Amino acid sequence: MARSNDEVAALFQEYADLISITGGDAYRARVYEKAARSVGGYHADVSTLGLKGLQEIPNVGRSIAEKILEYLRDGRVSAVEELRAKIPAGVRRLTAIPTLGPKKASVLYEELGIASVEELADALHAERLRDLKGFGPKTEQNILHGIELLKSSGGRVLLDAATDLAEDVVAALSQVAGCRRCTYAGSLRRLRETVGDLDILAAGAHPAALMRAFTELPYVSEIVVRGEKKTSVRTTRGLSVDLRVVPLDSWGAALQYFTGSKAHNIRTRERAVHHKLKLSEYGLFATETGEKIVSETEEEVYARLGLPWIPPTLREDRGEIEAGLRGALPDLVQESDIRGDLHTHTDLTDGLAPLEEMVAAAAGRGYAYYAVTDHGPNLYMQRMTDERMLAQRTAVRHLDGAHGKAGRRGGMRLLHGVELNIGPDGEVDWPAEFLAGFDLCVASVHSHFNQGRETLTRRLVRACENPYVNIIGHPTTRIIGKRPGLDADLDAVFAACARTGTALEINAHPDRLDLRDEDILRARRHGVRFAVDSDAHATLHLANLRYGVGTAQRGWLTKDDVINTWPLARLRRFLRKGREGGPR
Ligand code: DGT
Ligand code: CA
Ligand code: CA
Ligand code: ZN
Repeated sequence: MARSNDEVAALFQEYADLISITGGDAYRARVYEKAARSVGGYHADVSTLGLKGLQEIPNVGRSIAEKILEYLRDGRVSAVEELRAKIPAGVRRLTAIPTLGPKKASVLYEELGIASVEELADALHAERLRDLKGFGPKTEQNILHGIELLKSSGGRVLLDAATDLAEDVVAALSQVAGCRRCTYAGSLRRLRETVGDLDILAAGAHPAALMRAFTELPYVSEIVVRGEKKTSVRTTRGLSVDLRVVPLDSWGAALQYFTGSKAHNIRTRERAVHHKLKLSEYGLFATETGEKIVSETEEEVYARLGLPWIPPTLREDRGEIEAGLRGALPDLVQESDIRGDLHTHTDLTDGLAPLEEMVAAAAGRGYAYYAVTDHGPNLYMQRMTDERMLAQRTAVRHLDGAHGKAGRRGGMRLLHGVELNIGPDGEVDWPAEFLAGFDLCVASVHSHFNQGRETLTRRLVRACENPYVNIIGHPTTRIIGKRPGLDADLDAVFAACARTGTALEINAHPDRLDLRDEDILRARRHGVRFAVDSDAHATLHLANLRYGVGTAQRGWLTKDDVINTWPLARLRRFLRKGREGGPR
């Protein structure tokens, strides 16, 4: 595993480059360059250090130390993200190559007009980089290696970016005169955690008009294939998009086919053969006569195969066909089943919005209850103190029931909680007496990611055994595409959760989606309960919950498995865990 120091050093070097490219203060750029070198060469692993320890690294002051902690916690630094967003789209596309920083990327963009990875690969082969200052043979090798890396990662994008683009495309095409149906299929419809490309389907009276409107969308940067039935484009938003225009009377078959997954489709085609039928994107046909049977809706297609309609989030060939045949498909949890969010932040720690705004936004979502869980004092903020926490509790009690209309007091009920830090030995921020005052405690790992497997396992199990810890937050701490999950014996952790009445979080932030679908499937077999939470640090993040619910569905979870679909009284009984006195 790469040392966190190297990741941080690379990030600060990039930040320094971004500052100079965007015309920022040259002095500031140098400060980050120096910090990058110091962190890279420092003897101790930064992920084991707190704010104080970090500031002992030469050239690292408080604000740099805070950025390091932000990176370790979130896998990103908002100041860096802001600058990244400011550079031209062409340069940004080039910096998707892991070995190409923004400085060299902007030289390529400005000197040679190279604005995509493909153009860069062509230029390399044509040896057009040779004459550029600062681009020796070693740089060429590096870039080639980076392009390979990028290709092997498949250039997949996160669920939120894919959803935003798909919704924009579908909205635009739905406006086209004569459009009868338009939707997205593929991995996005299955809510996979990352998406390779978008697959849009449309049906309408004027296919050519749909195709034309598609190629004229403002974010389309290149048309790769232009045809009557299928057009493929690249976009400036990091994703390619396929549009297929299909006849209305084969809509169901097309939607079923292009939703996939491939593995699921292979199984459905086998079912068809079994019934002496042939299934394709054009419909379901009788093998002998070639006569078209049905294909207007997915329901009809599945019904003819002897199956109930299978929700897209289950279509991965993980037993859904067998379960469907037995009539044993799970009744999947839906976003509308969620009664409240149990992991959220305010500006008392690292959130952006004050308590009032977060609560008002949550009430606007129609929640029956809502938990405020700012960070405990052991995280670098240490702006947190007992007094501040208790003052927040008073404010929370004051707002309890004041917003919305779902709760018993006529309004949304508030729970005062905390996100504790699971320390290196599994200990948490406060002693039992203080923890007893919270309505619920989330506990998460935010440091020391690289301990050995046994230590990490023991650490998580010990957190579960704490009678005040109700939910393990983002249990593996992975950041998709950036940080691998903790190397712990997850089955041992899942067993401990089930035994102690500790829920596992399904963190809905699209960078995390932690637990992931496959781990949820395993945990479920241990009898664990789950909490689908936004971990919102701003009002807009509350809406990320949909991605968490999608992930829960991909883990086959029902409403009963998810504690924040339960009525408040049942939830409160669960939250009392094995504490003294037991359930009241
Ligand atoms: P992605 O784009 O990598 O995130 O994943 P998908 O699942 O969206 O895959 P994609 O875009 O290659 O194809 C969309 C769907 O079309 C796929 O889920 C199933 C169907 N499909 C595509 N090619 C084949 C194929 O060769 N055989 C079968 N059975 N289905 C296919
Ligand atoms: Ca796709
Ligand atoms: Ca595709
Ligand atoms: Zn957290």
